[in-house]
Amino acid sequence: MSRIVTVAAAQLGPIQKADSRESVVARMIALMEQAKAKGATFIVYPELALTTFFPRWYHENRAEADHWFEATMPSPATQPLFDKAKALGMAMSFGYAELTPDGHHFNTSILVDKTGKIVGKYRKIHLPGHVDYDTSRSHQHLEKRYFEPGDLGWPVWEFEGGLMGMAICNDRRWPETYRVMGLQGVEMVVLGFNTPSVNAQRGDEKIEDRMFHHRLSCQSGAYQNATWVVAVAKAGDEDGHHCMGGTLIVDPNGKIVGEIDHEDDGILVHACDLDATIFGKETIFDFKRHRRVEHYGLITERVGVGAPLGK
Ligand code: CDT
Repeated sequence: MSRIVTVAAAQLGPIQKADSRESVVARMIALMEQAKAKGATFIVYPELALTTFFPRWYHENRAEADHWFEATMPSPATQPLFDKAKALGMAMSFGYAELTPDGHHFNTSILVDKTGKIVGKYRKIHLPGHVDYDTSRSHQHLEKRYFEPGDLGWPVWEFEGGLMGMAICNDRRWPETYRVMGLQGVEMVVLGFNTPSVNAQRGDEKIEDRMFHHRLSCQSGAYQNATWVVAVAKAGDEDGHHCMGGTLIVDPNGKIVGEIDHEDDGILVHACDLDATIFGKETIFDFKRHRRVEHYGLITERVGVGAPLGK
């Protein structure tokens, strides 16, 4: 048996502050046309796909960042993307900054079906970085200033013949992200990321180290939950700030089946068999037989470690 979802991981190269939403949407449409030509039925774009990674820019007055947010979706600028997806019969997922009607700010991803209907929404839960300007860092990462933690949990959706989940960037580093979806039987997790190639608090960390942690996180999440993971970068130099690439697809055995080796716009297409998740889910990671929840209480009772040894 096989249940094939042919996925296009659609990496975006850099988006400068001065680039318009319309110009980015045109690039996304060009990638969608390439994906269609290669047989894809589902295209996945990065986190905050429509703009530069604006949380690197500090505004004393938070409201000055509101112009990076979308108050509606589809928005006038993204309507052509929805129209193209519908015309091509292409399902899609992309990230954007969401401003709700009652004034809340989230780092959000959506799932859009082949008819152009939004069928799923996820709001980023693990927000990295800091709230206030931090002079000790080589660059700012102000997600905690501009976004609230997501309030929707990690649902999974019946989508494209399987069970689909979403995560966003830093979420991929946390086992809880995948496990909450794994416990709902997730078969594919799609996520976008903007990862600076420099550690703002550790200048000697190499990009290879950061790529290692990225792969390690996606591969372990896939393997330990017997799910596909599709991780899509926004990469390259944005107004002097460099983000690493590393768009990749991981199979439910934890193996990378393809990876983009450049930092420009580009697609990675793979026919993912959702039935390849079954073996892991019925054997070593058959949760209902093997998990020992009586020993896992601390995971939800405690946020961080207790007093360090010797203190
Ligand atoms: N966008 C995002 O979540 N980036 C983070 C960088 C963390 S450094 C403060 C990541 O985990 O890739």
